[in-house]
Amino acid sequence: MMIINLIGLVLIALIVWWFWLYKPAKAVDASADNITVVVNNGIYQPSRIKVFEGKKTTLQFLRKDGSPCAATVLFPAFEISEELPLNANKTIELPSMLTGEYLFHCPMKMYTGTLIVEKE
Ligand SMILES: [Cu+2]
Repeated sequence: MMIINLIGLVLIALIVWWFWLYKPAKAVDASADNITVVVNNGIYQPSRIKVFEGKKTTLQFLRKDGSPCAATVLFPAFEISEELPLNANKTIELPSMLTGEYLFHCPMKMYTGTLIVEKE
């Protein structure tokens, strides 16, 4: 009985942590330096990228995951769909954007990332 109660408490703690305490990783500022997004192990690294409104942005992608789905990255808001070669840098030019958050992801959305566009 004690053990079941303990498991219940741990579950509640996990739920509280996940929904209220967990904060996504800090956004990386793309304007500060030329960043490379590494595609590997199911995540884009970094997955939150900050850019300034009204500026064209260039991102480098480096895919290390051999699965075919990881080979395509989509920026649906800008109708961009690009193939990422394995183990080679791919440059993707983004148009100037309005303030907001825009998702980018692989075709099945296993890999997901966010562009955070802010005023300068
Ligand atoms: Cu995928």
